[in-house]
Amino acid sequence: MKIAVVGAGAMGSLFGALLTEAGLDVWLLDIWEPHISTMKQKGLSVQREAQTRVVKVNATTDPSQIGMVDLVIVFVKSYHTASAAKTARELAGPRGVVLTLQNGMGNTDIIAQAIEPRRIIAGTTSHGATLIGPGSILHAGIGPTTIGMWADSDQTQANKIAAIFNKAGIKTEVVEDVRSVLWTKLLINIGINAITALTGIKNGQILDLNVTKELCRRAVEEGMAVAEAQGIKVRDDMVEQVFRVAGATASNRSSMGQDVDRKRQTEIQAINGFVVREGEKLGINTPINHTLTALIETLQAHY
Ligand code: KPL
Repeated sequence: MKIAVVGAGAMGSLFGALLTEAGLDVWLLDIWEPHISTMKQKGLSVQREAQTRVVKVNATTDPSQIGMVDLVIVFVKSYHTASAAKTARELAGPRGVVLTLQNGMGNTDIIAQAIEPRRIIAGTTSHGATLIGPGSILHAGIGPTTIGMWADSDQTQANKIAAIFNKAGIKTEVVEDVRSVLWTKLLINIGINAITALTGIKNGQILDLNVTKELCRRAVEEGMAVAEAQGIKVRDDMVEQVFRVAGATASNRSSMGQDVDRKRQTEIQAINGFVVREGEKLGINTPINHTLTALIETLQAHY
């Protein structure tokens, strides 16, 4: 199977490395020239628990070098999804499938404007990765990956991808109701990302003070109200689940925290901002998420 990973940030590079090590024909595509040229010259350096290995990956800034692939994995930041979807359409040709494992909501609908929805697989992953610098990542945490067809009840294609991922050591499960999986991940990001990004703390430090936990709880509960109004089934212990993830990823700096640290645009509009917009459509007030969104927007506009 030939695979292209569009967006070779920390997570895209990690998946590219794991799939390459499993013997698949994988290409990493990104616009960040220093990262691509370092990987081309020296390979990708992957740090995991005090050990570093170098993976010889195919990397390019030019999609025409890749040719047609069977699977495109979209890993760009959510605000680049529209242009990544056009690239994915070219790479996938008439038969390839497109998998998005991006953070935030709305990515799949954007991809569906470029590719037939029945060729789209959506999902989430709990692997944690940090980009250390050009050609170098830290594999900070291992967790499950969950995928499902976006608009097809026949899960054959998703099962095929899951089998390949599992062989590559990426523990993957296929589910029928991928929308509630995306919402669960969204609610986790709603509770953790903006708070850690604004305060400079690591994920686990959300649990240190009652006042921070309470802020996290209220942000998540607003999101749950919107999900429920949309008919999405979310687990009753969602807030406790967010606390568990904060504990399990205690030493991680959230992806939004990493974006703010590097003075990069964040995915706030696809996370807390998404809940604010959806809440407005449904007449549900989301003051905590509104405030978190406004603060992040202000911060990133004044880097
Ligand atoms: O998905 C994440 C992120 O940082 O975007 C969590 C689960 C919060 C891990 O850091």
